[in-house]
Amino acid sequence: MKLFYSPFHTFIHKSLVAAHEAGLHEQVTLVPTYPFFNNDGEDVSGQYSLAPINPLDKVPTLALDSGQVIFGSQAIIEYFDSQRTEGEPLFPVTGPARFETITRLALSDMMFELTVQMVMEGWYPKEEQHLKTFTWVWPKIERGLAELNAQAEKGWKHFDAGHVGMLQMISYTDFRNAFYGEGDPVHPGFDWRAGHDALAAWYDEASQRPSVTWFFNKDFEGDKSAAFFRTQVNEVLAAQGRDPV
Ligand SMILES: N[C@@H](CCC(=O)N[C@@H](CS)C(=O)NCC(=O)O)C(=O)O
Repeated sequence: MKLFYSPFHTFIHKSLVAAHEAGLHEQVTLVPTYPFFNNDGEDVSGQYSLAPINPLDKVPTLALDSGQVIFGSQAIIEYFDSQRTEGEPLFPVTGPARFETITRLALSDMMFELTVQMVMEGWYPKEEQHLKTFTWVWPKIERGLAELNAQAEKGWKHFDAGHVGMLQMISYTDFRNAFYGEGDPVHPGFDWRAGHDALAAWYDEASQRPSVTWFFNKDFEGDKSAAFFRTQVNEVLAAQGRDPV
């Protein structure tokens, strides 16, 4: 199977964590995919289009050897969890614990996507940015962090899919702060750790899991070229009985 993803090393990818937690990471061919900028900051928009296999043209996208394509990171991590060869399930099977997990995953994912929205708003020249984007997003992020900190104070019994989402969201918050934080019109230099000691302690411990350390803060060593990407997309199309692009 092939996982199309953007290999920024300062980012904890949910799909990679879930693949490793399920014991499947060695069966996954990683295909670097850059929707906007590559690792050198060059604009490579359009050179890595997933549109032929994913109408949303978004990473992450998982393609099975059968040609079936699974996208939406929530669907991808649920797929990995369903195929697990080791460890505890990331999705509790039923009951309140299942819905607590899925809800925490939804909270973290939306906080992540709202942070992406602020990053993209920040790409416009200052005078073209909408202040409202930031003033609308920030209270949600602040309440979300407070909620997750309160949950962390009580503690959790198991590591689950909600935690995978939290790792991604928090690492992206750090990433954004490092690159764009000072330009934020509402919270320049925002420090998510301040006032969230329990959450910070949880993050520091959880980010030591082998499912995180196998890729986090390491440069991707394989082929990152657009040619390799296109070959991989064409293999998916061939498995689907479709013409190459
Ligand atoms: N809900 C999606 C969101 C994924 C997402 O936002 N991906 C961004 C990466 S920053 C992307 O591929 N953007 C490219 C685009 O929208 O054209 C998921 O969780 O998989």
